[in-house]
Amino acid sequence: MKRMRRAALVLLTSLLAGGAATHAAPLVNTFERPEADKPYALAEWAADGWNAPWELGMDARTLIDTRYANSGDQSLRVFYPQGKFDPQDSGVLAPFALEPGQEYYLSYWVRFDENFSWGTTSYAGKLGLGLSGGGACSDGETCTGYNGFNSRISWRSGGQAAVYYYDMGNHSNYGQYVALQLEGEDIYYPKDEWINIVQRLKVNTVKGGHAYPDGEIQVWYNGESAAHITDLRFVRNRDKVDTAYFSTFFGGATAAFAPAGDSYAWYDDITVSADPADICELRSEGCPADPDQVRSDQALPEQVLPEPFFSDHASARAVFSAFLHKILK
Ligand SMILES: [Ca+2]
Repeated sequence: MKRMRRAALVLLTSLLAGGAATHAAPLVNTFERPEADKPYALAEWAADGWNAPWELGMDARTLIDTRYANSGDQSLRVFYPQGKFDPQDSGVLAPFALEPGQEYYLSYWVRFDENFSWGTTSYAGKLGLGLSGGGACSDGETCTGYNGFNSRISWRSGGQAAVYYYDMGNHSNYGQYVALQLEGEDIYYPKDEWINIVQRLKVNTVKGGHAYPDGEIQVWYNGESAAHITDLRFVRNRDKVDTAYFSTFFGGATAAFAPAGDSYAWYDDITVSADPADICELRSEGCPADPDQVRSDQALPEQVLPEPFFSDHASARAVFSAFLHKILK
């Protein structure tokens, strides 16, 4: 209740100021707060400052787990059942709202189970969280510059690592794969060890109705630059990066892409920020020895509900009135 009252106060201050706060604190999740051995439902994400309007798979296929942890004692286990593909039945989806920004950094740690299957006879899957904006153009859509963009991390045959993005380029109406590489060699994800992925996405400039090709995607693997794609155009309108998209599942459109056996991946220490200084994985000295302590200090309670939840201030006030009524009665 104390947390809710504080959130109400922050939201009220924000509304009186005429909108959401101009600078969002980094979003961080160490998975240390929630109770172990239970699913991490959307309400639990929200209690940790992560807000999404909908999800798939959180109740059925996640667990706050103590088996492995990159920080502290807990991480998030995601389940990919044998024979299942598509986010309805495999992994999780949830578009977590961000304060819209021209450029964002997103970092997470992931650990594949030692028996993780890359697929049955065809191999493609989405991994972890990506960045998107506007209508989040994907799934074979043509990205016109008015229906958004997205960029996610994937695996292919043998666990080959790639970034998979939808921009305004002509990619036969499907996204573009770019293999992650270190020193000219393709990266293959190892199993049974923690690995770190950082993605940066910078939206292109739009001025005077012209979309300039200065958008970028960069990916770091264990702190080393593994892809840097430049000269991109994502938008012709004012869309910004507004979503940290948890999007992980097997597929591909057929059961050939499903895992040959029950598969699990663990996630920990997710950080999203417009400021690279918040991403300790990119510092030359790396993350602090006790990252959990440092990350906990950065986390709640200052997180403000991001703007995309409300189309205008009137609806925001209506929601806020209902919210106040609920917690004060
Ligand atoms: Ca942790």
